[in-house]
Parts: sequence; C-alpha cells; structure tokens
Amino acid sequence: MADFELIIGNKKYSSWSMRPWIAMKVFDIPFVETLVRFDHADPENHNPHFKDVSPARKVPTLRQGGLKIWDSLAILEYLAEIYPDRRWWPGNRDARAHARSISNEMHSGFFALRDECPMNMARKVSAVKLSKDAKKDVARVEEIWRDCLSTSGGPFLFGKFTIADAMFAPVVNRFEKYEASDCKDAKKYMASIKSLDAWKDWERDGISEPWIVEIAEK
Ligand SMILES: N[C@@H](CCC(=O)N[C@@H](CS)C(=O)NCC(=O)O)C(=O)O
Repeated sequence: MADFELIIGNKKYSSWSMRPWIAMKVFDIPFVETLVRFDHADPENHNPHFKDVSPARKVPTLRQGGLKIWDSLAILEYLAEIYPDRRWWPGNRDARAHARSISNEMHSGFFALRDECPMNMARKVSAVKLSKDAKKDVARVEEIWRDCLSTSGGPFLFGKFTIADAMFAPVVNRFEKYEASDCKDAKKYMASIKSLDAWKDWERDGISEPWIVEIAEK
C-alpha cells in the first residue's frame, strides 16, 4: 500500500509534523509529502491554508484516498494497524503500555518547554533562561528517558526505534538548540536520534528553508 500523502508544516518549525514523518521514514513506508507553509497573518483563525487540510486546521494530516487522519498520534496508530509486521510499539505488553503512557504524556503535556523552546532546526545554539515550569518539563523528560534507557539498554527508548522515539524526537532539537539539558544519558540518547538518516534528512531540509516564522524565533 503506497498511496499515502503526508501533509506537513515547515520542517524548520513543525514539531508535530516531524513525528509521523520521521517514523514513516524509519519504518520505510512510502508516501508523498506535501508541505503547506505556516502563515500567521490571522492567528485568531489559524492558518488559512490549513482550512482544507484538516478539520482541526492543523498539520500533520495523513491522506489515503478519501480518508483523512489528523493528529500525529492518530496517524501513527493508524499506520501501526496498516503495517502490523513492523515493530511500531515494543513487543512486550508491559513495555508497550509504558511506551503508550509516555507517548501520550508527551502528546498532552510539556507546554512550558514547547512554548519557551520552540523547535527550530536552524536556530543557533544558545541557552535561554527557562521558567520554573519549563525546568520541570526538562527534568521530567530526562527522567522518562533515563528510566526507559536503563531498562532497555538503548540505543532507543525501548531498544529499537518505536513510536515513543518519534514522539520525543523534537525534544532532541529543543534540548540541543537551547542548551536545556546537561544530562549525560539525555545527550547519549540525543546522539542516537541524530544518527538516524531520517533525522538528518529532515534537519537538512529544515535548515535550507528560507521562510522565517517570527513567533517561533526565540
Ligand atoms: N495535537 C496535534 C497538534 C498539531 C499542531 O498543533 N500542529 C501545529 C504545527 S506543529 C499547527 O498546525 N499549527 C497551526 C495553527 O495552530 O494554526 C497533533 O498531534 O498533530
């Protein structure tokens, strides 16, 4: 089955788009990519160009024929159903429950970290002063990663790459570009993510984009 279209935002900034994109590359799922640029001219009404993309007016969206699936985690769960032969989640049930817990924790939280350190593939590395809440987010991510890696032995959270790694991949950029973490285990995990061809391709494309979105430049 190869009739997928993944609609994404700017690779420089769109952390939610990166999640299914990177997983689809790692799991070798063929797809056509359509980039719809961010446009913040009318922030009240979302990006006018996203109107036809998804009912939520957000990216990413996966299209397959007449079917539209929006939201990063819904896309990943759908792909896991379509390609059950790939190891999208850990094989062990307890580990799978753990992977789903942390993926959903990422999906529904870490607002301070996201707000204060927006993903930006082209940002010059330099530290910013983080709020108390953002520091708590950083500490919690470090704890999640340490916990998973000490059990699995790495190099990814559950040994091999899974959806959980895709969900945390944008944090690797945030930690790096804003010098947000000094944790040795985190740095080791970040190096594993950054060694993926899929990461390198996304990063290269993001860096070469000419468009600047002011509100994401911090
Ligand atoms: N929960 C959604 C979040 C999607 C989201 O917020 N996407 C951002 C881009 S990274 C977006 O489309 N923002 C446009 C807007 O809010 O106008 C997901 O997991 O896909």
